[in-house]
Formats: sequence, C-alpha cells, structure tokens
Amino acid sequence: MYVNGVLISSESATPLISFPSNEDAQFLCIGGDSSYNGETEARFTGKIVTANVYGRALTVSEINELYSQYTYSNDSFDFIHESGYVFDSKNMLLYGMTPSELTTENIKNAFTNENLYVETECYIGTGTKIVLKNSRGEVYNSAEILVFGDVNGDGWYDGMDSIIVSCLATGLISKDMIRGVVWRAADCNHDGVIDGLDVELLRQAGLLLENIDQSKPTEELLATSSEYVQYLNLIDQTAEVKTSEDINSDEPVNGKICIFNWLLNCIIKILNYIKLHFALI
Ligand SMILES: [Ca+2]
Ligand SMILES: [Ca+2]
Repeated sequence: MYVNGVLISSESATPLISFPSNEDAQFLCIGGDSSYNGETEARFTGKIVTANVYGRALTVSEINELYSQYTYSNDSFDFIHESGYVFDSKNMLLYGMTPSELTTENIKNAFTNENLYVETECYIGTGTKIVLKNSRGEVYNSAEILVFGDVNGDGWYDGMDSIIVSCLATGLISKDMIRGVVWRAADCNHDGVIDGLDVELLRQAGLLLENIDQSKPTEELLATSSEYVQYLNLIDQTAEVKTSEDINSDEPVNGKICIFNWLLNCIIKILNYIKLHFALI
C-alpha cells in the first residue's frame, strides 16, 4: 500500500482471485463485474485516480454528497421568470437586458443554478456565453446573451454596429456567414428582416450615445440624462423574437465562411479597439 507515493505496507498475494461460492455473499470487486462461479465480466480497463478511506461507515447523505461531485447537479438552466428578462430555452438565449443591465450579477440572478458562470473577457454583450459547469469544471450546458442592436458583442448598440448591420442589409455579409445570435441582434426593430430601418435605428443610437458621458455611473445617467433614457428605450430588448428556426444550425460549415468570419471578427476587434482608445483619451 502506498500513501502519497510512499510504500507503507505490503502483503504477498497469489495472482489468482477467488470468488465466494455462496450465492448470498455480497462483495465488491474493483476491476470487474464478478459472479459467484469464479468468472469476471465487464473488466475495468481504466485507472482509479481517487480513493477515499474513512475510519467509519459513511451515512447515506454523506455518500450522496460525495457522489454528487462526479455527477451533473442539474443539466438545465433554471430560469427565474420574475427576473424581468426573457430566456429562450429552445435557442438558449437570454435577452431583455438593456446595456445598463448587462452585469454578471444580473445574469446570475436570473437563474437559480449555483454552478452558473458568465464567460466574459472584457465585455458582456451579444454572444457572451453563460455556462453550467460540474464540480470538475466541465461545461455541460450553455446559453448566450442577446442584445438587440449589439452585433459586435460589446454590449452597446451604436454606429459601430450600424456598419456591420449595413453590410448585412446590403447582402455584403449573408446570414450563413455569421452566428445566429448575431443575426438576431441585427434585427433591431424585430420585424424579422434586416434592412435600412435597422441601420437607421443604430445610427440614431450612435448619435445619442455620442452625447452621453459614459464615464458617469449608470444610476446618475438614468437620473440626469434624458438622452441616456432615450437611448435605452430606442431599441426594445424584451420584444419576442419572431424567427423560429434553430439558430444553432446557422453555424458556419465550410472553410470559406470560417475565414470570412475570422476577417469579420478582426474588423470587429479593430473597431472595438478604436472605440476603447477614444474612450480613454
Ligand atoms: Ca455594439
Ligand atoms: Ca428589422
């Protein structure tokens, strides 16, 4: 027997394993499924990396608690309908949040899952992943944030987005070149099509946002800036999504589209960098 890699005891044993012949006998065989006639079935071929040794017999609840670490505590999102937001469980989208409400805390508070994480690097916006993880850190379910008007994923709808939506409206970028959640975000007025009306809404949003001092706290802006309130109300975030197709089937499928997506992402990152740069000076 080794403890922490150090041999502390040894016992000689024959290479043969004998099984009890009594049919009523119960025993545990690690490494295979045993039977009373001396056969071993369904032999285990993996490695045991964890073994817990206790000085007493555990209770049922203690065993269940140990077992739960290796199972999914809950494989579905438990959405709180009273949160004020909308969770589309078919397409795995959370929407209804205005830019001022896009916080990790608000997202977590919309669900009862304790094992829920918001995967974000610097922005929370369209495409931000919400994931459920088990105790080993493995993701076993995920959803995405949808902010109507925010197609570059920075959480704001403005002139940057209008450039991309304009490309969508004119056909320069087609639906199969972008992710489904981005396509939905581009439909700012929720009429099921992406056209000049959506571009115009974003242009207006951009003009309003330019006149808003974003360095001020959100609470202060909400209380003092009519432009900010007008901006937030310009694009309805709670409207029902009209298109019903499964957005997951919209993922790019060939190399040409992947390259285009890569280029589009580069453009989006450059636009975001320029925006951040001007915000800092
Ligand atoms: Ca944006
Ligand atoms: Ca539209």
